[in-house]
Parts: sequence; structure tokens; C-alpha cells
Amino acid sequence: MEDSRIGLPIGIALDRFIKRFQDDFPYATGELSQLLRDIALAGKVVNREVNKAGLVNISGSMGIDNIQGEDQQKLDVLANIRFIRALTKGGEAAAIISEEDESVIDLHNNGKYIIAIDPLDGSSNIDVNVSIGTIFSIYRRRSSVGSPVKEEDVLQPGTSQVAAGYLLYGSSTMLVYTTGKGVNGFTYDPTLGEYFLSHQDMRIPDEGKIYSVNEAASLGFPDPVKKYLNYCHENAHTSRYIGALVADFHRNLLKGGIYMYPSTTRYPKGKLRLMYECNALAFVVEQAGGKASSGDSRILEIAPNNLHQRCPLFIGSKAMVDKLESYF
Ligand code: AFP
Repeated sequence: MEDSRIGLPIGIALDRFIKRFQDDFPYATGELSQLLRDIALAGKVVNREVNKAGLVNISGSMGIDNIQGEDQQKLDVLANIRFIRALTKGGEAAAIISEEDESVIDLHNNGKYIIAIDPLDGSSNIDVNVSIGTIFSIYRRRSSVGSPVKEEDVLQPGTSQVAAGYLLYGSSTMLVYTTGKGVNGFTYDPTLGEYFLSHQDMRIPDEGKIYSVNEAASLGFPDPVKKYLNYCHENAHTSRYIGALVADFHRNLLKGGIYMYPSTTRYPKGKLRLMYECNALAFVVEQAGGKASSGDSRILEIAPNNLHQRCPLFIGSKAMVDKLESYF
């Protein structure tokens, strides 16, 4: 982390923070800053909807499946609309890919950036008032500005991300993001309608004791993962699993731990999506000093071949992911 950033007052508003470090971005013209602001704004709107979900008729299922074959919740759809609207208006995004949409949304403008988004992750938790989140990645488009968006623009490896992060709608709402120069977390103050820096230069502990996995599926885990679980059982680890990736990831980022979604009998390629979930959190965790792996490869180096591609994910404290990998 740069010296200039040390000593920023906790409580600096997000907007001021973004402005202050805009010149750190490669090709800084203010457009990436604006995208981050748009995401933060849409996050406020979704936060408002999430908070009143029990009072209005927006919780529960739509009664249809999304492209992943998963039950779409009303708030999934609403969040998708809110983020797409916010990202479309500014003109900085050339295209959006969303976990909720089958194909690329080409915005046919002069935008330079491609956004990958999971508008509402962990949505099966909505109806029971448990934390959920939004995950996003930002890439620069590769083909020339103004032309139709091509496959090479949207199917970029995680190493090409210029920014990534998440919003966590939990006991408080947070925006955590990186532009490749460390990770900073902002807590939303609903009375002022503003995010303030609360977690400066976040670092994940190198070691931890928490493992987060859906252990009920463990009979179908690959042998290396079963062995690692035995290691956790024999070494006084503790299990914590919310079932919302953002929430499990965030806790482990702060406390030290590993989140695992391996291949299972039900999801032979893993459940999580490379483009909407794994890459963004892998970028964040690496910037915080942690590690993200599919078991045998660095998540950020996986070459995507499909928008909705799934992959196994092992992410968190570096020493824990190293240990897990040693069984593969
Ligand atoms: P939903 O958005 O369908 O609730 O899925 C959430 C998720 O993608 C991720 O956030 C969780 O960590 C993971 O699935 C939980 O999956 P299991 O229910 O199979 O453990």
C-alpha cells in the first residue's frame, strides 16, 4: 500500500476517496471512478429494497429459473434491473454480463469498460433475513471503442480486471473493493446516505481456524478436499457457513479462514461462476494478501470459455489455501 494512503482519516467519504486516488488508475480519465460511483449508488438502492423486503411483496420466488437453472427470487430480478440501469446511464460501460442474463448486454455506446456482475448473491437467504451481497468485476474492453462488443472483450481472465469488489447487505451494509492497490472497505450510513471508509488497507490473516463449506455434500467431494477436511477436524478448526458467498468470504477476510466450494456430485464442475463470483473475490483476496485456487490453478489465470462457466473455489488465508492445495 502506498505511503500516501496511510493515515487517511477513517470516515472519509467514498466519493472523496475515489477522487483522491483517481490518478492511480491506469488510463485515468475519471470513467472508472464514475463506474465505481454508479455501482455504489445502485448498491444503496438495492440495500433499501433488501431492508424493506419483508414489508412489500418483493420477497419470495419468481416461479422461474435463471440461466443457471436456479430458482430466481424477485429480489434477484429487481437487483439485476437496478444495477443494469445504473451502469447503462453513465456511458462508461460498453457491455454488462450478469449472472441473471443469458447473453451479453451490449450497450452500443463509446464505453471502454465491461462489467461482470452477480447482482444478488446468496438470494436463498433473502426470505430469512440473512446476509446477502452483490459481486462485481470491471475489465477494459479489448476491441476498439464504438464497435460491437466481441467475445475477447467479455471472456477475459481475472488477471485483466481493473477493479473488483462486493457489497455486503449484512448487519451493516458495506462496499469493499480493489483497483489493484490494496483493498478498502466502506460502511454505509443510511441516515446520511453515504459510504464512509471504515476498513482501510484490509489484510487477511495469513493463517486462520475457520473453514466454510457445505459439509452435507462432503461424500461427493474429491479426495484431496476430504483429506483437507480431516486435517481441519484434527487440528481444532471451526466451521462457519452462511451459504452466501459474500458473507462467508467477508468474515474470513476479517478473521482468517478458508471458503470452499469444490466439485460435488450435484455440481461436478463446482457451483460458483468464474466470471461473476470467483474472479472478483480472487482479485480482492490476492490484494489483501490471501489466495484463491481451483485446487490446481490460480483462479485469476483460468481462461474463460463461457460466460456462465463454473469452477471449484478455495479462497481465503494463504497458508490455508496452500495446505488445501498440497492435497491435490
Ligand atoms: P443462491 O444465490 O442460489 O442462494 O446461491 C448462493 C451461492 O452461489 C453462494 O453464495 C453460496 O456460498 C453457495 O451458493 C451456497 O450453495 P449451497 O447451498 O450448495 O451450499
